[in-house]
Amino acid sequence: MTAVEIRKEGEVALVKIDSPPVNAAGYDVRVGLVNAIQDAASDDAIKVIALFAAGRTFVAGADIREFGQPPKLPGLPEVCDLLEASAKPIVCVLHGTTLGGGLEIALSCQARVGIKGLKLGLPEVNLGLLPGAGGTQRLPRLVDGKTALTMITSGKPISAEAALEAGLLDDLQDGDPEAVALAAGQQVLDGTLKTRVTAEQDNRITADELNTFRAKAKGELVTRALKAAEASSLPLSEGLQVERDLFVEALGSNAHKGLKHAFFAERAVAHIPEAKADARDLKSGGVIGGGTMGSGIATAMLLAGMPVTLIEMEEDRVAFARETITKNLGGAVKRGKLTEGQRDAVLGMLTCTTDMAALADADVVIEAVFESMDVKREVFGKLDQICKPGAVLATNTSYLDVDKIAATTSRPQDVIGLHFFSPAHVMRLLEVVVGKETAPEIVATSFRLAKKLRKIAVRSEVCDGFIGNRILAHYRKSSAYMQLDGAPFEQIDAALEGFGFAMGPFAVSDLAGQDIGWATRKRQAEFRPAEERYVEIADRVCEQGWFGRKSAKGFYIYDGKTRSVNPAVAEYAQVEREAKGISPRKFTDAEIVDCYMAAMVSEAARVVEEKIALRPIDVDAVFLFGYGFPRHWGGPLQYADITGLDVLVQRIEEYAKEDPYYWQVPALLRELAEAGKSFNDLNKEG
Ligand code: T1G
Repeated sequence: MTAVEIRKEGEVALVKIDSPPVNAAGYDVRVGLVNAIQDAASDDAIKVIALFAAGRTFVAGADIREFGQPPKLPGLPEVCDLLEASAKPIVCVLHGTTLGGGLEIALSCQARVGIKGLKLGLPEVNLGLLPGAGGTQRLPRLVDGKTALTMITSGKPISAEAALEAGLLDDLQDGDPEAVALAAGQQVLDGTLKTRVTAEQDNRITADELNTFRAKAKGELVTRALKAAEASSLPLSEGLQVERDLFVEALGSNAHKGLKHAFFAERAVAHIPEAKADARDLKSGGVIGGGTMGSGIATAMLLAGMPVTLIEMEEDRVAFARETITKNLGGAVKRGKLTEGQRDAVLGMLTCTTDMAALADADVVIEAVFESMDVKREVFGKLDQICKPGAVLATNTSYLDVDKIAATTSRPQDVIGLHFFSPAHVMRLLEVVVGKETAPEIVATSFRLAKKLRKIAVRSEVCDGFIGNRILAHYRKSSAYMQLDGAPFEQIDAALEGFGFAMGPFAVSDLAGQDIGWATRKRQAEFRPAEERYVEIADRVCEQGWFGRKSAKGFYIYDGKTRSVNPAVAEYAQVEREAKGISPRKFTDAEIVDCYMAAMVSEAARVVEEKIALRPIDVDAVFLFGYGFPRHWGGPLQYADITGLDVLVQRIEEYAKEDPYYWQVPALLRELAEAGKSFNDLNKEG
C-alpha cells in the first residue's frame, strides 16, 4: 500500500494520504506528497489539488518515532514550503485530530475545509518541542494573535467551530473526506471557495499580546515556543529559520526525550502477552466496600456507562457510599464533564445494598474492603458461591498476595488484582496484577475494562506491593535516611519538588495519612532484618497523634490553606542522632535528588530483573500515571538512561560504603551499564 495516492477527476487532482493508524507524516508520506504535488503540477489538465486522508484522522503530526533518528529528506518543512509555493491552489480537507505537522501541512495550503467533529491543535509543547514546520509562523498569518499564541503555548486542540470562527478553516462540512475533497476542489474552480497564500498574509500577533503571554509563561518549553512565535513579525523565510533553530535545540533536550518517552509509555503498556485472548463481556459491575476506594471505583464504572451494584455490610454504610458517589459525580458536574441531567441518569444505574446475592449477574466484581488477608479471603469465599460462572473476580488490594486470595475460591483462574489509585475515578493508573492461575482471558478482559474506564493499565506479576508500592516502599526509606543524616525534611521535599515532583515524600505521607505508614512499619517490625537501618522520627510524630492533614498536624502544620514546618520534627531527629551517634551533615539539593532517584532506580531495576514488570517502560508508566513522577523526565528508568547507567552504578557503590545493606547495585543495572546498553534497549526487545 502506498502512503499517498493521486486520482484525477476532471480538473481536480485528489491526493489521498493513507498511512494507518494516524497518517503520521513519516518519510513515506512526505515523499508521497512531494511526488503527488509534482505530478499534479506537471499535468496541464489539473487546475486544483484537493488533499485529504483516509482512516480515522487527517495527519496527526510528524512521525514521533522518527525523532532522534538521522533526518531523512525531504523533511516536513520542505514539504510545507512546496505546498505553499504551488502554482495550482491546494484545498486541504481535515477530519479527526489534525495535530502538529498535520495542521502545519494544512496551514501551507491555500484553503482549509473541516469535517464536523474535527479537532485541530499544535501539541508539540507536550512533547518538549515546538511546531517545527512553520506552525509558529503561518498560524499567526491566518488567525488572530491571541488564538495563535494560545494554540502554540498551551498545546491544547480547538474545535472545528472555533477554527471556522477564527478563520483557520474556510468551510465546515459533513461527510466522507474524499467526497468533501472533490466538492471543495470544484468550489475552488467555480470560485465559491476562496483561496489565499498564507505567506502573503500579515502576521497578526501584536506586541501587547506577546507581552501578555510572556508575562504568564511558565518554564523553558513555553518560553522557547514564544520566542519562535515572536519571529513571525519577520519575513516568512527568516521567521521559519528562527523556528527551525529553536526546534533543533528542543529536539536535543532532555525534556523532549522524557516527554516523548511518556507519550509512548502510555501506549506501549497495552502490548501484553494476553492481548489476543478472548476478552469477556463487561456490561455490568459490582463493588464490595463503599469506602473511599470502593466508591471511587463504582463512580468510574458509572461514568463509563456500566450499571453498578455496590455492597456494604450495614445500611448506614450503604447510605454513606451512595452519598460519596453522588459527591464524586457532583465534582464531575462542577468540572463540566457531566450535566446535572446526566448525573441523575448515571445515579439511576447505581444499586447500593447489603445483599451480596445482588452480585449474581455482574460481569466483573471488584472487592475494595479493609486491607486484611482474612477479611478478603472471607469475601472471596462468598463471591465464589454467588457470582455467575465466567465473572471476573477482582481484588483492589494494594499489597496483599493475590494468589492467596484466589486460592480461597474454586475458580482461581477467574481471580485477578485490579489495583486502583486514589481517587479511583480520577487517577489514570490501574495496576493489573496477574496471579499464577489467572486465565489469559481474564487479563485481556481486565485491560478491556481499563480502556472502558479510561485508565492506563499496567500488567504486574504478584509480589509484595506489585510494581509501584514495592518500589515506593524502598525509595521512601532513602528520604528518612537523609533526614537522619542531617537533611531537614522540608529541604528534601523542596529539592524533589524542584526536580519536578508535584509534592515531596513528607508532604505526600502527610496527605495520605501518617497512621497508614505507621501501621505498615509496625506490621513489618518483626520481619525487619537486623542490618537494615530504621529511622524512628515518623513514629515519634505518630505517637503524638499527628497523622498529617487529617489531624492538621504531621511533619507540617496545616492552618487553612497555609502549611508550616512542625518544629518538633527537627528535635526528634536531633535526639535520635545523638542516641545513634550520628553527626549531621549538610546536603545539597542535587545530592538529595541523586540519592532519592538512585534508590528508586535500584528497586525499579530489580522489579524488571524479576519480571514483575514486562518492560522498563511499564515501570515508567506506573510512576508517570500513578505516583506523580515528573512527566518531562519520562519515568524513573528513562531518567536512569538520561543520567547514564554507569553513573548510577558508581553512585550506588559510593552510597554502599556507608550502608552496604540498603545500597546494592542490581545485577540488571550493572549488566546493562557494562554492556553500554540502556533500559530503553530492553523496551525495544519488548
Ligand atoms: N507519530 C507516530 N505514532 C503515532 C503518532 C505520531 N504523531 N500519533 C499516534 N501514534 C501511534 C500511537 O503510538 C499508537 O501506536 C497509535 O498511533 C494509535 O495512537 C514538525 C514536531 C492522534 C489523538 O503530538 O495525540 O508534529 O500503540 O493509541 O487514542 O511540528 O495518538 O498502537 O503502536 O494514541 O485514538 C504532534 C500525538 C507530533 C499527536 C489519537 N502530534 N498523537 O489518539 O490513538 S510532533 C502529536 C495523539 C509534530 C511538527 C512536530 C494521539 C491521537 P500503537 P493512540 P488515540
